[in-house]
Amino acid sequence: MPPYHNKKSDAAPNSTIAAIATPAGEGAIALVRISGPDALIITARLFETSLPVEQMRSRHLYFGRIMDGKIVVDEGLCAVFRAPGSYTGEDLAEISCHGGILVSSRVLQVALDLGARLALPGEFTQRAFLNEKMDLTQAEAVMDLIRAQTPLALRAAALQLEGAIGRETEAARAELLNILAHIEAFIDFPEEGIDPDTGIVLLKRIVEVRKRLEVLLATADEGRLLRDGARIAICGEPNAGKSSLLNRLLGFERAIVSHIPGTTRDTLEESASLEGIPVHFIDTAGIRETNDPIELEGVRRALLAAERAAVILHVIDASQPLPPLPPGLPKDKVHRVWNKIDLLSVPFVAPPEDTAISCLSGIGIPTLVSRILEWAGRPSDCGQFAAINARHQSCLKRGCAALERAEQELKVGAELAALDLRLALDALGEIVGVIDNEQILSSIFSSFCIGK
Ligand SMILES: Nc1nc2c(ncn2[C@@H]2O[C@H](COP(=O)(O)OP(=O)(O)OP(=O)(O)O)[C@@H](O)[C@H]2O)c(=O)[nH]1
Ligand SMILES: [Mg+2]
Repeated sequence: MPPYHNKKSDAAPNSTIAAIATPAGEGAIALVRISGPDALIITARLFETSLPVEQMRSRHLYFGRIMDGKIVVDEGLCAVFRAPGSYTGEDLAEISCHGGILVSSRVLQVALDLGARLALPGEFTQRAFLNEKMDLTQAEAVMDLIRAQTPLALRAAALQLEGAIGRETEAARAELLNILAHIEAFIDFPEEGIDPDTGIVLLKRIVEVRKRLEVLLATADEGRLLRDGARIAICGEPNAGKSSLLNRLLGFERAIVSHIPGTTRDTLEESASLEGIPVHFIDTAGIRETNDPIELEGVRRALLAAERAAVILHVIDASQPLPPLPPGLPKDKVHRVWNKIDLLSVPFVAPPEDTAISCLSGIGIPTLVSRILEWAGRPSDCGQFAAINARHQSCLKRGCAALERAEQELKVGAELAALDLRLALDALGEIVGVIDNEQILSSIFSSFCIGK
């Protein structure tokens, strides 16, 4: 992106911001977004059309000329969205121009010259959140949606954007608030104490909320898998068929394959979608004793890749005597894969926990794929619900721990239980963003792309 000259340097939350919302590079169309109190005034000076901008209907497209003073920059389309009926909840204009890098940057520069300031990453969505157009989980889902690498990840993000996690959290919060109100009533009249029957009912209700939160918590692993994918290292002796397996799993010839042992010298990484789950395969150099410094470095990298992987496939040439487990491979993550079974004259019977394949014929590959997903932790109903992220997970854990304490405390008295219920409420509030915490907000939105 060219270095824009920013007239407005104040980062005031209510200033007018502008950015190119489409990716950098050449394309048919680029979109420049302007949002804030002066968005329509700036647009009126920037965009010349048959109808003055102030008379344009919201959410309608108008054709016109994009002007830099008296100079025509481009022809394009403009839509205005008046507050609060816009993505950000503020006055907002979207100007589509031609998708050349220079054209879109020039349009943006004119908007900046007219008084807008360059938007920070995620600032449009941050404003949408601050103006209560969406809760924090939905704002996060916008970025998940943009970054989704597979259809399943996309589906989970779409469910989150639609509000699934926020609704569940809000329902739990509403119930906890109601329970808290009951308990606080007892604090106000301490001489009466909580009568045993009411105590049991309240306890049951707290336990139920905690169980609901635990159901949400259980989606954390799926969330991690869908967002980040699983790292699968392919390791073993030279010539076992590791690179052939990588190519088979990817469906194209990514790695060099040859009959010469030691073909792969460096680690080689490639991502794929296995039944909708993002996976990152790492092909590695064959592990063997060597004095060759380059090969030694290859082996070191192979072991490092194995250490960082969630799953290690130990590829073994089934036509050769069984080699020992290469030293340095973390045993607990290793799964044996017997390759080249097409070379055997008698049918190969692998131990049940091992997998037998032939990269040449493709035999055993579908079984291996479903096992890889199982080892990577794919739950059976993957993609059926919005999965929580690491931030939600830590808030939920805090919430559950506070509720567990409240359950114990309720048996003794109301005050401590009320205190922990409030802590649980705060933790849940953080998930949807009802609790103001600038640090959390800036760390979330700074990971966004500019223009979103
Ligand atoms: N018959 C048969 N040959 C195979 C099979 N898989 C791989 N090969 C052959 O085995 C040789 C080694 O394959 P690679 O995939 O390069 O083995 P590698 O483990 O990556 O080897 P290095 O990179 O040297 O460590 C090549 O000649 C492949 O064509 C198989 O399933 N059956
Ligand atoms: Mg290789």
